[in-house]
Amino acid sequence: MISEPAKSLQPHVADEKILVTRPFMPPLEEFTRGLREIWDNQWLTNNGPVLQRYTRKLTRYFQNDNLSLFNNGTLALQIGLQGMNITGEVITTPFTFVATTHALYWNKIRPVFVDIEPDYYTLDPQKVEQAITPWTKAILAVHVFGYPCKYRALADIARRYNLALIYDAAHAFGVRVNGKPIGNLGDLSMFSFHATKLYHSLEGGMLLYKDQGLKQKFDYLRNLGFKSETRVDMPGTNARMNEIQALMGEQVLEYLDEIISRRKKLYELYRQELEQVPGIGFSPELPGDVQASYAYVPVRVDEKSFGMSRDDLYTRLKKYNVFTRRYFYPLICDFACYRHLSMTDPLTTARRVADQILTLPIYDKLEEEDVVRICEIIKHIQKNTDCT
Ligand code: T4K
Repeated sequence: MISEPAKSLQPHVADEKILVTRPFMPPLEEFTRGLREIWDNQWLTNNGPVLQRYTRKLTRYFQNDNLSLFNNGTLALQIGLQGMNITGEVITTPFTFVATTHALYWNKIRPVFVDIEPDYYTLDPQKVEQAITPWTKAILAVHVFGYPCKYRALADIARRYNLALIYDAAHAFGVRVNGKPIGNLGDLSMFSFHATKLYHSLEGGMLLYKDQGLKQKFDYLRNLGFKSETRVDMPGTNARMNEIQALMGEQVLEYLDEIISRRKKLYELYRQELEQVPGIGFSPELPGDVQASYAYVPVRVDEKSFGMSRDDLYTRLKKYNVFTRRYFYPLICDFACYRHLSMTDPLTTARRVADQILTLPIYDKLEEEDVVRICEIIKHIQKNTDCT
């Protein structure tokens, strides 16, 4: 994808844009065979046979029957909160994709933002405990970048204060904790199967939960609340996963291990190439009980020691056709629609991280030589901070 250097030491601009991610595509012939089945069925959505088969496969993968599929992660989380009757205040992180907070908004829940911890950018349990009020009903934590939250401390707080513990696990498909898929922590976990995720179903979302009684409720809520042809008891929405989404999800699942091991290689190469670069920081190695999925390559750019701000590096990389992303900047509380919320926590760490974070390209088709070249470009930019 990247042409050879000509004669200068200047690293070459990539021939094609290198984007932060590209979706995994199963072999077209396999997908076409699956489409043939859908054509023959003449069944396209509304709990079709492919969705039912796919649900059974995921149930086996997660070893959990309490699993429901949706057309995207945002609506899955929205319905999860609605189905659990969460009201009042929910303590959550400002360092996430805006969908996490929007799901609260659509349930008329007040988000209470507290700070994150500096290593893995997940909710700081101490800050969570300090923010609890008589109106607090739940904690909504995010396994951001697939880094597991401090789940033991959060579970302890939830138990002591009788709060629901909900995880946005949008980034965490494929992550294992103590050998088990991460979705079984807390009362409920939401996964996103969006095309930009390492595991996807074109678009899609999933809930895993403890309370078996929620299953039927989620089935109704994702289908506009219909209990029968003539009965609607709850104001649900249309959050149904269709058959083509289910087919993609089913086929990509077959390649999950391959996708993760490919990403592991690329992630480790980034780390090897960049770890010694002053001002580029990685999160520490994950604890021994965690098996990572390498969903993202987040690094922190320290302006002082790197010699340039994160934003300048981000802009300069584009000139080399390397398109990184600033996930997650700005913080959610700084978006116009949430700026009015009063906050007691100064969010010191979250603000620093949001100003420094840069996620580097990673996807299965990215070549090792691309990673090496991206790292060379970063080193080159650092040595030439005064050039435009
Ligand atoms: N909670 C968290 C923590 C989340 O991160 C998300 C979603 C959600 C909840 C909600 O789940 P969903 O409702 O989305 O299922 C992307 C995704 O759209 C979004 O799903 C994801 N988080 C977020 C982190 O990233 P953008 O605005 O950055 O997407 P976009 O279109 O700029 O794409 C990113 C890169 O991927 C581009 O460089 C192009 C490339 N791309 C994208 C698509 C869609 C492709 O190569 N092919 C494609 O088909 O939000």
